[in-house]
Amino acid sequence: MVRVRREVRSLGAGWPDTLVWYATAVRILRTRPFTERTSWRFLAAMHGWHPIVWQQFGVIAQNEPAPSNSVQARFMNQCQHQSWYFLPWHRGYVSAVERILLDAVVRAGGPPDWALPYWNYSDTTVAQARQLPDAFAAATLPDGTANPLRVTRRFGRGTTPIVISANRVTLEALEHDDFTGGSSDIPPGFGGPATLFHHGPESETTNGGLESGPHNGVHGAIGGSVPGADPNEWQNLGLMSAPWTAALDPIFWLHHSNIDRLWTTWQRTNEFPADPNWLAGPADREFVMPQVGGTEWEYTADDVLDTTGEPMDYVYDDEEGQPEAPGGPSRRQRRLESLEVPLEDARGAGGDEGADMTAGGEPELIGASAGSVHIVGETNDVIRMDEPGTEALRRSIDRARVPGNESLQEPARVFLKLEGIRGTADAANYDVYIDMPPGPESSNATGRLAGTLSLFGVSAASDANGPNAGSGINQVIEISEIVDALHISGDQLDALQVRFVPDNETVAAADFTIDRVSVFMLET
Ligand SMILES: [Cu+2]
Repeated sequence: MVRVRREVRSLGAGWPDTLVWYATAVRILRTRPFTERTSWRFLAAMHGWHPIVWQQFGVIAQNEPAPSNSVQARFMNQCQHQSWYFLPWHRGYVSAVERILLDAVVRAGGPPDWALPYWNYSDTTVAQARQLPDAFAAATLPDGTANPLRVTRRFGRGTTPIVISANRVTLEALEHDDFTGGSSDIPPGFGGPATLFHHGPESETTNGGLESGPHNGVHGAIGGSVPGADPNEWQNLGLMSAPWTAALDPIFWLHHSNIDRLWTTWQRTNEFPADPNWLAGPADREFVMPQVGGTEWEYTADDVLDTTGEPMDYVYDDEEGQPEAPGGPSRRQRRLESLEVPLEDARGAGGDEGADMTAGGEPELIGASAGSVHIVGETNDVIRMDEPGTEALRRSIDRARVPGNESLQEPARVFLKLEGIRGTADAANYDVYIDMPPGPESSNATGRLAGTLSLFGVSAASDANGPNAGSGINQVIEISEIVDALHISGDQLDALQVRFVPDNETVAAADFTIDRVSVFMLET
């Protein structure tokens, strides 16, 4: 029997049966001891855990028995981030936990076709799609007992109800053609860079496309940090704000169900990576989950490509009748259409076809910040652009603007790369703008919004004693359309101003550094 994961709001307002059963199962799993593999806390620890943080937050008692070292080494701290395993690992993880929840639902008298719902916060056709569903904030269940779906360490943007900023839930990630990141992670790819088992950013450290957004930003937008308190102190973070506590919040599972659904959406119109290292990987440590009855489930990326059939056995309610990814014309189509305007000055354009082409597929560094950038509150950084590089970029854009350009060659793509992001304010979300005119309410602001910088996971990635020796996280944001618009408006592109704008007053006190802010060009 294939079970159907449905959108949480489509189940009805208040307490639809599916959420009552979810709450019932969460309560049952919470009563199990930490050492039991089907307990809420053991399952959350497979994503990540930190004994000091968990004790401080009251998740475990100081002398409470923990699983043995060998069990910890096999099962715990598995979550894959900044990696092409981000999506397959989380798919297996969410599915394994869903089946353990299902077992609790059925034992409590619930339906055998129960499935985790998903939360589609990106749906612009539904009112309040970005608001945390009511059942997760309610004090009690319909029977008057305490609501296990509500957690106190969920601070969002400091207001109630929690509403995610629209900038965090854009679906531009679905426009990535490639699953795997390119050279220097330009482009970052839909799924992320090729890595081995990658719990901490041991080597490559760049967020993949879907991980950048909506995934990372939604974590901080829900978890947040205590309003008015120091967002750089881990004691103030919400559960969803950091990987070592995120899976303790019941909303985590609806968020990741949605991220998984977006992968199935992408799969419909794009190809899987055929790379055997991805399909059969990782080679250095297994992905393994406990199952009902005490067995273990080991899986590879290849094992989770098809979600129907044993053991996962689920589909999404939107899987039929939606062959196209949502969002209208592709980025490439939009660019070519926006560029089809007569050149006022056609000097040189068209006459030197291919003259400045770089070798196919290799990104070229064409600008960088003078040094590391310290960010606290709204911060500007100026990127000096390299003259030969920007000349090649201007010509590339002009070539595509020649009227009647039959080949419709896309101009070079341009990427902003934020390297070595380090700090401790995991909940912080920033909007990143390019050459935004003065004033936050500027009418041009929307067109100059490059994307989101989210610090989800930054504490662990900045830990000098951690597996990554504190190298931080990288974020790559495509800025092709902004650069097109700047060039068309007469900007010489000799400098770009990057503006970082905090999501709210609490995260405005986040204090972090970026080793280098740079611009890369990629001829297509
Ligand atoms: Cu996550």
